[in-house]
This record gives sequence, structure tokens and C-alpha cells, in this order.
Amino acid sequence: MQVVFSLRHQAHHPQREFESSGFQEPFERPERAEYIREALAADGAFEFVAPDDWGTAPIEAVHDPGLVRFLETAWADYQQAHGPTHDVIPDVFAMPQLREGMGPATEPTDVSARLGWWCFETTTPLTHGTYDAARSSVDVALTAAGLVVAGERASYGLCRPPGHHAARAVYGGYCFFNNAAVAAHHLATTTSGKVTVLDVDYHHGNGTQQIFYGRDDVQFVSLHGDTRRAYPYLTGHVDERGSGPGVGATSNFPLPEGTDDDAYLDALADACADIDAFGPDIVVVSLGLDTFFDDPICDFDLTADGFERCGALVAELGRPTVVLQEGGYATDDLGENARRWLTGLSPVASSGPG
Ligand code: Q9C
Ligand code: ZN
Repeated sequence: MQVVFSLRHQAHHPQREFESSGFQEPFERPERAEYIREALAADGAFEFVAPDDWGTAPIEAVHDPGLVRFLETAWADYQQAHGPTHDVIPDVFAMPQLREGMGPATEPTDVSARLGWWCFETTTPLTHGTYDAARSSVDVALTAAGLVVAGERASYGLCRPPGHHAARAVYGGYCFFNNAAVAAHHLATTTSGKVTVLDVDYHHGNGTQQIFYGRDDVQFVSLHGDTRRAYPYLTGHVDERGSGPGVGATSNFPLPEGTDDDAYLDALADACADIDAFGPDIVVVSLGLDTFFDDPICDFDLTADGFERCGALVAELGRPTVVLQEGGYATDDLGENARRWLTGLSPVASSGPG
């Protein structure tokens, strides 16, 4: 299987993230991608390729161009106004309730105020190299998508930073651009086929759901920690099924604390039944490995064996599949967990090159 990877992800390396009770070491750090790269490089079944440069047009096809412009310039603007700093985190969020009854706000001009306009939470710092890394992560996703268009049965984009929490006009949750959504939109519009995004990250893919909620050409199916107890809290409930022409093209499977391999695979089989009913031409998997029993910020109980079974079940859909990396914070096990999931998807690849 071909693996798309770029060292440019390393340009995004926040020093700390802010959570309600204070600053902590970032969970989303460069070693995550490096450990996955090492584990796949040590297995002869995987072949590495560099991403192409796709520019900003495919990003602006799903995101507000204002968000792209902001991420391109905000770090430098902030340094000029308030620097030097390493990380930049918003302090005032543009909550619509603030102007209730007064009409909507417009984008502020002050850079600190713009941070709270384009970002929804505090664990996603902007740094000197964030824009560059986020752009390269999208390039990785689009290049992996291109491999499947060119005839590969499966490909893997080792995206970092992740993407699925980024909505059309707001970033957060360690995500800046929604790699899976950019790739799925690109696939749906350039192949005029139907595309499913299957999101198996522990956290609900609120951004991807939001981007495709009203559409019938891209299905969104997610398994996740029930958002009555888990981040991002505001989306991911079973009654969210899509809107307008998209009604029925969104499916959510919220799961309880302690969900183990067998329980997860049962839910994944139900998700796959919804995918079969939709009948996509291509599947994009948002692969979070934070469902692992030893993940430091999540509460599921999956094992490496379970990940291989998940990959094998997705292979049974029998459709070309683009796998894109999302979360996963048990850094020491991340490489092996990714390798096992991909081996389950593509067992043929393990028995020889190509
Ligand atoms: N107390 C991804 O896995 N912190 N993002 C939540 C809840 C943010 C996860 C804190 C978690 C973001 C891609
Ligand atoms: Zn996650």
C-alpha cells in the first residue's frame, strides 16, 4: 500500500495546550506522525510517496476563504501586534448569544478578536509553522485520494495536523483544515461519484458532518464516544441525520465508556450496513486511533487485534478506500496500531511489495 507523507507536518509544534484547569503538554505533537512513519517503514508492505502541491482552491471549495486567509496571516499579525510568543490561543470567542437581538456580528479587524472569530476552543494553538503544516496535511490527503482515482484499491495519507473537527468556517480540536472533507469533496466533484466519509476517531467528526450535512452526494457515518460525555459535546447525537437533500446521509453511532473490540465491531457492522445502503463509489476513512484502551484522553478499550479486525471489516465493503490519519495519542503504540488497521484493510499488501 502506498503511504503519502511529508516532513512539513513538523512545522506545527505547539508548546502547550490550554484546558479548563490550566496549561498542559500538547497531546497532538510531531512524534505522533514520526512513530507511525517508522512502524510502516519497517514493514515492507508499505511504500512511501511525497505529496503534490494542490494549492488553496480545493480547500476553499469546502472552507470559508476567510478562514484560509486568516490562518495564512494570523501568526505574523499577532507577532507584530503582541509578540514575540511561540503559541497563539484566542481569549474572546465570538458567541452569537453576545449579540442576541442585535443582528449578527461582522468579522473584527483586531487580530486577537479575529482569533476568537475563527477558532472555537483553546487546545489548538497557532504557531509559526501551523499554516504550512496544515497546507501540507491537505496535500497529503488529496494525493492519497489521487492514488485511488488512479486505480489503487487503497491508500493511506499520514495527515498531521488532523482535520475532522474543522468546520466550514471555524477551526479547533487540534484541526485547522478538514483534510477528509477536502478530499471527499474533491473526489465527489471530480469523479461525479458518491463518496462516504467513515469517521472512526473516538471524537465525533463535527466539522465533516457540518460540511456535508445538507448534501446527498457525500455520506457521513461516525462512531464515537457519546457526546453527552465526550468532546466536542455539541454534535454527534443519533437524531442528527442530515438536512434537506442530505436527510439520511448522516449516521451517528454514539458509544458508551469502555466499548471494547467486540462491541465496537458490532457497531461498525451497523455503520457498514448504512454505507452499503448508500452505495458509495469511494470510501474515505477518518482514522482516529484514540479508541485504543491506553489512549490518555479517551475511554474506549480497543486493542491492536481489534484495529486489524476493523480494517478487515471495512475491506468487506469492497470499495476503493482512502484512509486519512486523524487522532490517536497513545504515542508509543500509535505506529503499530496504524500498521495493524491498514494490514486488516489490505492483507494482500502484507505478503509482498505492491
Ligand atoms: N476535556 C482529535 O482527536 N481536547 N482531536 C478535549 C476535553 C481536545 C481531539 C478536552 C480533543 C481534540 C483529532
Ligand atoms: Zn479524536
